[in-house]
Amino acid sequence: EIPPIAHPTPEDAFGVAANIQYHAHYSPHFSPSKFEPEQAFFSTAESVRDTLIQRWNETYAHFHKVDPKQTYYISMEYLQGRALSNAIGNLGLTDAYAAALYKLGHDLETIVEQEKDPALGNGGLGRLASCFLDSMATLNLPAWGYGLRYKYGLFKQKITAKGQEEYAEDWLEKFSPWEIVRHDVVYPIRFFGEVLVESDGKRKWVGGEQLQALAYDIPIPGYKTKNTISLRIWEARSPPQDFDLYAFNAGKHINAADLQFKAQQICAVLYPGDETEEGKLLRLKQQYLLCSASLQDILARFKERRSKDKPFLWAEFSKKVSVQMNDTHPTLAIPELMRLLMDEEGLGWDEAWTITSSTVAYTNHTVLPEALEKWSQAVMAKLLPRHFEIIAEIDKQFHALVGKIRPDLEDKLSSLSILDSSNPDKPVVRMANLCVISSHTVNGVAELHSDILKKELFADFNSLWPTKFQNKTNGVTPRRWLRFCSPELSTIITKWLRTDEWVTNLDLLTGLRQFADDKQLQTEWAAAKTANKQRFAKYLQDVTGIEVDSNSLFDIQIKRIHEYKRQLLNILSVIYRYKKIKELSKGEQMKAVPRTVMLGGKAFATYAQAKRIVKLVNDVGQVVNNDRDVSHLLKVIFIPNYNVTVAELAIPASELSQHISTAGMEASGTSNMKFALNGSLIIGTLDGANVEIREEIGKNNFFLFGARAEDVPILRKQREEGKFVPDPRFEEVKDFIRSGKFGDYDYGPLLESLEGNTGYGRGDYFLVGQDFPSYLEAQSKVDEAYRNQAHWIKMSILSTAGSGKFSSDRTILQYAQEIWKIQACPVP
Ligand code: 26Q
Repeated sequence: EIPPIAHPTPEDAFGVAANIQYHAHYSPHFSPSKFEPEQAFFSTAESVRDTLIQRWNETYAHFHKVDPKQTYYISMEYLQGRALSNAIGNLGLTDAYAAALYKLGHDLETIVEQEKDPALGNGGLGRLASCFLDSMATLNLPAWGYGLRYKYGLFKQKITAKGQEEYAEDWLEKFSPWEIVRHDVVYPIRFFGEVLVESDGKRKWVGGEQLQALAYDIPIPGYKTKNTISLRIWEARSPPQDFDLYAFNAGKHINAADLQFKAQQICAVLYPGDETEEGKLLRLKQQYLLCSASLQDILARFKERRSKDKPFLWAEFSKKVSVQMNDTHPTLAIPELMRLLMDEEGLGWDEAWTITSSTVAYTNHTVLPEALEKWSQAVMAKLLPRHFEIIAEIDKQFHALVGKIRPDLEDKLSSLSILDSSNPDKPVVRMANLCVISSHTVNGVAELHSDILKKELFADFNSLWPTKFQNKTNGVTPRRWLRFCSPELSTIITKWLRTDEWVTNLDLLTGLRQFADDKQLQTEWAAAKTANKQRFAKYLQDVTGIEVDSNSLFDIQIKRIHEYKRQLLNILSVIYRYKKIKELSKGEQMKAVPRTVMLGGKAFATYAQAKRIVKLVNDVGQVVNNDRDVSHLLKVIFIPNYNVTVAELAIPASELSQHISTAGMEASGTSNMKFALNGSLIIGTLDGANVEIREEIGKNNFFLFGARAEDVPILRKQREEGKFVPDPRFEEVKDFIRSGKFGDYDYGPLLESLEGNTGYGRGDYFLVGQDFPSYLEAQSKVDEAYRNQAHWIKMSILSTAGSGKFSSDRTILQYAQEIWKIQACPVP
């Protein structure tokens, strides 16, 4: 062992500048004669990385010494966003870095913008995982994140005359200064092959293809703490050449480069699916690679810690290890842990099952039945023969258990079982049922969602194991989503609360309530919002060429494009607004509230209906923005390539945000929390976390509309029976689109989806027509409220003041206490 040499964290601008210069000279990635923004970014990031590595080594050395119970968060997705400003913010070195870069002839803002936004996730679920890592580090929890190192993240979206086009996003094009390759952390991974039964009855998985998983670590600094944890992402590679290559290829000569290429294909791309994506073999390979590598790593660490002076006891495993599965995507962690314990460590079934089922926990993020993950039994049995055996045995034992303790549930077994062979053409494995049966805890992500899990989706499981089901309402990190993305508002909050403790104790924001009527605070608040609006307006002008009036109401809906999220409802009401403005007299126009409606989000490339929505928004924008009678009162902008970086600009600038999903369909939503935290009022349905946000910030500060979740099935049925009478305004808007006003693109299929149960559509499954009138009424109330600016600002302050509950620190503390049973382990 080489003793570490102290690498003092540079504390002032001189130290920082020297450190940046050091990297520019001695770890150059470009010609050393240049020090342009891009070079400056890499040198700056490397300088920050020095400090992070130092802290990170100290953190894990400390964890090793204390040997506390640890949590492993396993997720197929992380949406980290840019790291530089977050890291220096957490280190408390923002001013020092700004001054140092200034000395070196640059400004921090430009340097920060050089960084690519790594999009190793699709949307809410991936961003949640990243907020959780931030909170785990900040709360000093002994924890790791595990994920995959996709070469290509979520596609880049470009908008052309045809609508959305997708382009590859190569976040590693140059290299990432944040990842550290760990050549000492490599595990074997097997696919295909067969299961041999040895003379003693032991089963062994042999043959097939062998690969390796190689670890890369990304440091995750906590805010104002030394603790720095790790996001460990795996890359697939072919084993080195001395391996038994030629034997397992049965004489077929495949050259090493081909094998390497094949292995690298596994982690080449993130699956851009959202909610519903057909099971593909490559996706299953990705899932298994993540689970197998992570569990081998977890077991190795458990054994390493135990073997010091105390011998390890498998019975203690679940007192030292907790595994959280982010949705069903890492379900294979269950049979993989069983396999490792039985086949590699020699434990018996019962012992392995006790350990596994007291170690893993499952978070559900969707109730849409079509979105529940299912894998073909044939595909699973071929790729992972040993795991398929184990899954079948878990299912068998579950059936036996029900027969023994709940015979009344036996007729429900066909829906509760893991293996579903009801369709003889396509027997499947139900991943959610495997998770529920094997986990000690199952949680939903908002109160309403968890209730639906207990009462509907998993009702019978809940009657079998009532204590298994919990709620953990989502949260967002206040560092990235307020402190760093809106320094203007943060300064005001700190000034009025006389402390910046709110950054780690977000409930303190309630202290703003007493000042909500204060004219001075209102003036400062409005000024900060205006500055944020101007900053975003400038960005929009740069990327779309459209000029935006910073005095208009900024109305934003940003999220993945999905029918259940109802961007269509939004744009239909915009069309109605456009039509009505055109009908106004000049005098009446004077009284109208100018609005800029902004929508952004990516549509899954093969989701035709979602892509039509993107096209419609853009077409409406073309007409409205170029109509001189209207464009001073209404602009419609499609924000291209929505990602974390864009969100950090848009959310602080927002005054109204839309969270308008069909009730019961959005598990939680997390951008709703970010908007509320930034003082943006919400127009929304009683869905997901909206319900709790409205409770916290007060009914009067929330523009509510739409059907309730419990009424949705009844309304759908009435519709099917032809009992729905559409509002004339709804018909008027559809006719207006049909008239060709927005171009000659074929909007037929989109409009038909809003019609009854005949024809192309699906009988307006998402209840756009049903909710249209109440939505328009809520929008009128928004206009009315905006006319009284003092009152609007007061509501905005109350929105921020009531957002304390939605810190991911609160969420993670609940996971730590109620699911993981882990405690803080701060580095001294
Ligand atoms: C599944 C199989 C194959 C390929 C892809 C997928 C896949 C990928 C991503 C399925 C689902 C997702 C993402 C789901 C997601 O983001 N869900 C959201 O999770 C948020 C965090 O809990 C919630 O706030 C949102 O309500 C929920 O929609």
